[in-house]
Amino acid sequence: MVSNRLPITVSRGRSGLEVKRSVGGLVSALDPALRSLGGTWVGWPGARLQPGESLELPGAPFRIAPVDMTRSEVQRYYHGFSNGTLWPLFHCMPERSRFERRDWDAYDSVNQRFAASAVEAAGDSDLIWIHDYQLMLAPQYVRRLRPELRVGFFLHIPFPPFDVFRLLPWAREVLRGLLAADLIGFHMNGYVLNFLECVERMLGERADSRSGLVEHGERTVRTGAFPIGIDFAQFDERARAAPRGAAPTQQIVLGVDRLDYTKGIPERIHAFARLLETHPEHRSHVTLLQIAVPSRSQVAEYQDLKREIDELVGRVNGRFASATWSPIRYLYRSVAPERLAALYRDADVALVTPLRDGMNLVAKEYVASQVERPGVLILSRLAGAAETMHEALQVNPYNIDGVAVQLHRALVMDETERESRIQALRRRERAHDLQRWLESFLAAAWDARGRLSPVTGADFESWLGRFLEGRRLALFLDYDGTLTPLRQHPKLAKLLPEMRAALESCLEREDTDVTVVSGRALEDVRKLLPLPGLAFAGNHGLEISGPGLPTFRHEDLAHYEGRLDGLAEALEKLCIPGAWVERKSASLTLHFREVDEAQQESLADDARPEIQRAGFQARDAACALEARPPIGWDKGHAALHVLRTRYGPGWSEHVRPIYVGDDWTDEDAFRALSGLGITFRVGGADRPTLASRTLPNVDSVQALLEWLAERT
Ligand code: ADQ
Repeated sequence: MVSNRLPITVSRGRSGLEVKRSVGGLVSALDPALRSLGGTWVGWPGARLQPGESLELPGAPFRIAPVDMTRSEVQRYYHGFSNGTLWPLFHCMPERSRFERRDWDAYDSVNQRFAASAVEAAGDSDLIWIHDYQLMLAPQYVRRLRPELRVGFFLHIPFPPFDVFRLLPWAREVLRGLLAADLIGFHMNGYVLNFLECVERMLGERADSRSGLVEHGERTVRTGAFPIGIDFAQFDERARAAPRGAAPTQQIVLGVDRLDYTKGIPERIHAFARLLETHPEHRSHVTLLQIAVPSRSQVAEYQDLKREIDELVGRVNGRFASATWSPIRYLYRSVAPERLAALYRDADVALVTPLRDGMNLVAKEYVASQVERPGVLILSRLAGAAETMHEALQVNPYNIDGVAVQLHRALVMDETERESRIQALRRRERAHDLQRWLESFLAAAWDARGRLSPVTGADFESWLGRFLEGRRLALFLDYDGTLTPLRQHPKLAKLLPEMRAALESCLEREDTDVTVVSGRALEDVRKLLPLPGLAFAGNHGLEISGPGLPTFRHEDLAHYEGRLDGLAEALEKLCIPGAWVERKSASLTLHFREVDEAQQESLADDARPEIQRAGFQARDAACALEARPPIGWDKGHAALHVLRTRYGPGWSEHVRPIYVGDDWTDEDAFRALSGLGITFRVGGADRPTLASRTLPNVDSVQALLEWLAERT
């Protein structure tokens, strides 16, 4: 289990390490979970440990693996990016979010450290279960370190709609970080749909909202809704056992929250004041008991909120209090579980009105504690819990009048109705408790090998149908890795008959022109694809020729061709077994796919200075290093050159370009054509891409060509 916080928080006092129980929804849920499962809990203890100090939780059947953080990391990763950027953004309060590069960098490196600790603690067949918004990049780092491990991720807060999520400058990186998991769980289906929409629109990956499956490179990732529950039996028992005081003289309206602006505490106090205004008969008979546990108190916004609530409580009390009655009792502290149980049990109304909440456990804890006179739950519609807790009185927390109306209704509700509502709520929470949540998530995580069915014509129709309607298609295709699978040696990369047939059918169409854009020499690709009507851009676009195109050779090409012999000789001297040099007309490639993996990097490191010395540019490619003339001309320039030469400067009016490629060098074309056409990146999800969409493999490229050939 990996989460930012451990179930205990330590601080360094005068007498050494002081250990306290952590408070909050995540710990409330995970502590009992890990007690029933055993394992290791990886997390940040809240203070730095000295060498030799270790953390143990007496009697707990799990180990603790503390992750260390410097003060500046706590500031940037935790207060900064997690709580200053992601928390407000994911709760749909973007105006409160700060976007700072340095916070993001710290978030990235701390996530890497959590992943390393998790991997160190995990056995070969363990599941690593990562929790919450502070650790959304950790799945990716775990996957890089131990690709074979099963990884689950659960988000405890809402996943925002696309329109809000896209405001995050690192939105794509976050999605890719999460998609390294096998299973990604959310509280509600609405959050799953938001996530899938973001994956589709921002990564161009195929996501199926019915099955919740996402095609992420060659892997299929499962997503789903796993609404969290509470340890119902424990709350029920505690409520029965909790101490009883004198008979109440007041009706109690209870609020219990971490002190957080998402919880809507000021709005709640306003609503309570509105009740006293509009229904004076409740004065002297009702008390709002608001308990707020201090949270993130070093952050300025939380300090401001505390001040705002202090003042508001003072104002309302000043306005309505009498000699014997104060309308609001406000406790700013954490409360022990036994005391909380008594407060829940005895409250007439629970007023749970967050402005936005992933789930909200307080609503569930209140219901489980109703073991005597049934009380009434008032619940914000903007809490995830509202999706299932239909029998609560649901409110819009921003609508102060509306909340006051429901408060009045709750306070005067007769026992039969209260009883009916609470019984229905209790039944559901008892059945959907924490154990059930755990079991359903774990079962899905172990079983996460679902597969999305292969891409079909209907997919291409929805992505490309309107785009191509009535226009000429200029299709650009890379060769290696796109039309043929990558092979150990370029000579082995032969076109399969089905792919050849699909390509020929495209070429037969009157309204379609096809150009193959390759890093190979032009003559080399032409020999591999001797198809009439096909145009070629070889040498990463430095040479272009084909029907309807005047032959193009970049003017600096001859100069670099002359220097190539010397460079080829120098690189051949460096070659170790498995490495070899491929000569093209003005560039060359040092291949090392067959070199022992441990030696690949040092070979590339030795080759780079040689390439630069000869006046060429060194570029990384798939298991290869390319030496290219520093001409500032790439596959992107080549594609635009073909479009302009073939169709004239106003080409975009009647021609639609589609570009398909798998290589790093195709990224230049994806960039050049962004907004002008639709681009596809083929292959694994191992690196980010600028392409508009992704296709998992060469088979799906064939499906694309077949659809393009048949389209009406
Ligand atoms: P939180 O935002 O922390 O959790 P919530 O689900 O309400 O919100 O959990 C709060 C927990 O803290 C409860 O277990 C409650 O009993 C406890 N608590 C609150 N005030 C307390 C006090 N004064 N003294 C003692 N205990 C107190 C996040 C998400 C939620 C999601 C949970 C679990 O924001 O939406 O429900 O994780 O996934």
